[in-house]
Formats: sequence, C-alpha cells, structure tokens
Amino acid sequence: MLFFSLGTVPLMFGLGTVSSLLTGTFKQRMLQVSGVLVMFLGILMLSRGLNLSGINLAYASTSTANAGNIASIKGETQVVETTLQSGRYQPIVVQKGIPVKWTIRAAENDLNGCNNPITIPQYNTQIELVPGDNVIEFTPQETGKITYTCWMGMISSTITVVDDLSDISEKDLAPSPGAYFPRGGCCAKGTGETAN
Ligand SMILES: [Cu+2]
Repeated sequence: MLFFSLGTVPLMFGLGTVSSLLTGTFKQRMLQVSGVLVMFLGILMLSRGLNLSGINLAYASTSTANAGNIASIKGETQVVETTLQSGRYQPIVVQKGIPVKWTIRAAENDLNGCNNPITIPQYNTQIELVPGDNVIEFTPQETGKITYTCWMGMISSTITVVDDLSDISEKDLAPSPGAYFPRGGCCAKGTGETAN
C-alpha cells in the first residue's frame, strides 16, 4: 500500500505540470475528471481497509448462498463445501458450537495472486490455498456474520453463524457481498466471473 501511494506521486506531479500547460474548458474538465477519480479511489481504499479489518460494507452483488453452502451436520462435526472462483468467494452458513470442516475446492486455473491467500480477520487466520481440496477447520462460538476476504481485501464473502441450521430463515441467506467490480477487480482473469 505504501508503495502504491509512492507510485502515484510522480503521476500527481505529472498531472500538475500538464494541467498548468492547459487552458480553458479542457483544463476544467480534466480537473473535474481527476477529482472524481481521486474520490473513487479513496472510497475503494476505505472499503478494502474495512474489509481487512473484518467490517463489511454492503455493495451490490448477485451472489447468494445456495443450498450447497449450508453446512450439514455429520456426527461431531459439520461439513460444508465451496468452489473457488477466480474473482468471487461463496458465502457459507454454519451452526454455532460445532466444529466446522469447510472444504474449498480450488481448480488450478482459478487460483491467482488475488484470491489466494484467504484471510479471516476475526479469527486471525490466513489460508494459503493449493489446487484441489483445502480444508479449513474452526469452531464458531457466536452467532453472526464473519467476513472472509482475499489477502488484499478486494474479494469478500461471509460465514454466517446461526443457532440452529434446521431453521435457517431467508435473512440468513441474504445476498453476500462479492467482488467490487463486475469483472472481478484485481482478479479479473478470463471468464471466472459467473453469477452463482
Ligand atoms: Cu484480491
């Protein structure tokens, strides 16, 4: 992030120099455009930062939990499976107090520098995904929503913890925030972006 900021310094100076050479309406237009750009970047950075601290803003997304993402209780544990997509994570629903075995199935093609590793800020956990099945184990102690994101905070989804899986209501399956950009943002890589 520091290097990113430093990287924009020459650009800023460059813009300043160029704009002093320009006159009239074009200059004004350009200043307006750059103002909007700077604000957009600011908002983006802010929400990424919040994501990484486990706070999730609600942005538009088409991603919803489906039946496949609700854990099923098998003896002493509950199991749930998701499939990694190159620019999107899938939300899961688990029950409080029972050890979770969450399998993230990752195809080699869908792993990239953006969606891997995954962090769960609330659990202070970072998961380095490998091609194939990745099993994450934890025991949720409180009901509520836990955010998980990519290491840079760009893609995010939620782990919803409920009291009882057998009476999940509509609101537990509310749409989960997905990627920021329709095309997967930093992870935009081919066609991995499909609504689920
Ligand atoms: Cu990322």
